[in-house]
Amino acid sequence: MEQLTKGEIKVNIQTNVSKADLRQTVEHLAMSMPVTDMHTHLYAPEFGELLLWGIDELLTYHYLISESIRWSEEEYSHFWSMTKREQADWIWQTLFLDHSPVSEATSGFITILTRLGFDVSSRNLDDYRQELAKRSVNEQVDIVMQIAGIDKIVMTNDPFDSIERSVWLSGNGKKDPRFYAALRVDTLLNDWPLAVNELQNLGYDVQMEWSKQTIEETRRFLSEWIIRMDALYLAVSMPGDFQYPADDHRSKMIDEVMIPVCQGQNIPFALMIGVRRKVNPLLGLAGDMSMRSDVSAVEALCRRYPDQKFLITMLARENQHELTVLARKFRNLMIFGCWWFLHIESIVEEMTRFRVELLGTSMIPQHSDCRVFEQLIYKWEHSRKIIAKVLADKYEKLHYSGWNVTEEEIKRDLDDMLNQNFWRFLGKGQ
Ligand code: FIX
Ligand code: ZN
Repeated sequence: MEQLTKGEIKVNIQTNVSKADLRQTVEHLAMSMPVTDMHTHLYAPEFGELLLWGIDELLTYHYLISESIRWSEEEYSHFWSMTKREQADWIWQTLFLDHSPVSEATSGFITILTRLGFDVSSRNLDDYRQELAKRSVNEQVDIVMQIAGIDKIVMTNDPFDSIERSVWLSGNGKKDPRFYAALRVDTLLNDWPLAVNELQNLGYDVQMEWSKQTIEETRRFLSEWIIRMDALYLAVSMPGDFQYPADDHRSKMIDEVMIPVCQGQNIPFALMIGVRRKVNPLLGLAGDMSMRSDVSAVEALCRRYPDQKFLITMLARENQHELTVLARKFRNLMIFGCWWFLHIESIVEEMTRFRVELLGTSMIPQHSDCRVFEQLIYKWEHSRKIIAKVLADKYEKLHYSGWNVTEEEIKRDLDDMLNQNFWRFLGKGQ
């Protein structure tokens, strides 16, 4: 790196990015740098039918189901009585042909088709289907990860799911080094009677009553599965009325099982807070809603357990600013992603902007929450553009003050946001 010495001040002349190139450089790097997607519902190919991909899965994504059924006057049961292909055809007709695909999820499908090289002007769904039918799942996984620029994917893994469990027990769960596990603990926290049943079936000696034996056995279950999966963190989705501390099952489970296990295994605990499940049960997965939450529950956790790391995202827009301020107070709190209904361009921009203004680059701006493999393409392309725009605005402002960022510094900042903040928080900095 060439340097000029002007008195005492060393000026790096080689990699300073001129104002004219700044925006372009930031955009180019943001669009192309490899990403760690730290929360998805995707699976490695070894998980067989659990890995969803292709046109029909994309069109029957639950985001598109709720958007399309708004246009229908049929009974909800009519939609569910159709085959997947019929549902996909109907959603295509309703959201793409009868109306314009301007929503985030519909425009995302168009982004996917375009990046896969399809002629979207033909509007011929069967052509797209036929093209994809020529590919194997392994080929498609490679192609999509390459187009989306994703090199590490964290799955959502539930040992109570019998299909998934058998993959882990057969030793195939850890074969693909691009995929990492996160152990989901929703049932333990949110449906204890069901969890007791599942744990007993798996041979753990637990009872409904909260006893020393039950605590020890639940800890044993979690520790064994963390090790089996090599899980990077424990994760749960919580309803908006989650309170902590409280005189309830969740607080006992957190204090006496989750935290001791996380500390024993040296992994973070991820809480995704603010879901109201099944506000319209007739919509299935598409029937969940968002709900304002109490940020002070996170505050209490971070204060009580300063040595425990918490990965936190919240679903209500109203909670975002307060949560970001809280992250300034606790270094054991890492905020992540624009979750679910917040994963729309206007809100991603708003959240990314004030997160950068309050925290600099010390947060994880996005995760994809993909359920269908090709969604990686649109979810990341749309978000990368926004991250680039927000950062470029900030660098430009610095430039006017005479502080010129170098290309290496831009790369470092983006790498922190897209990769390193996550891995370092885990104590696995790369
Ligand atoms: O709880 C979660 O991890 C949520 O992300 C999902 O349950 C939700 O259905 C989803 O797909 C959101 O994007
Ligand atoms: Zn999720």
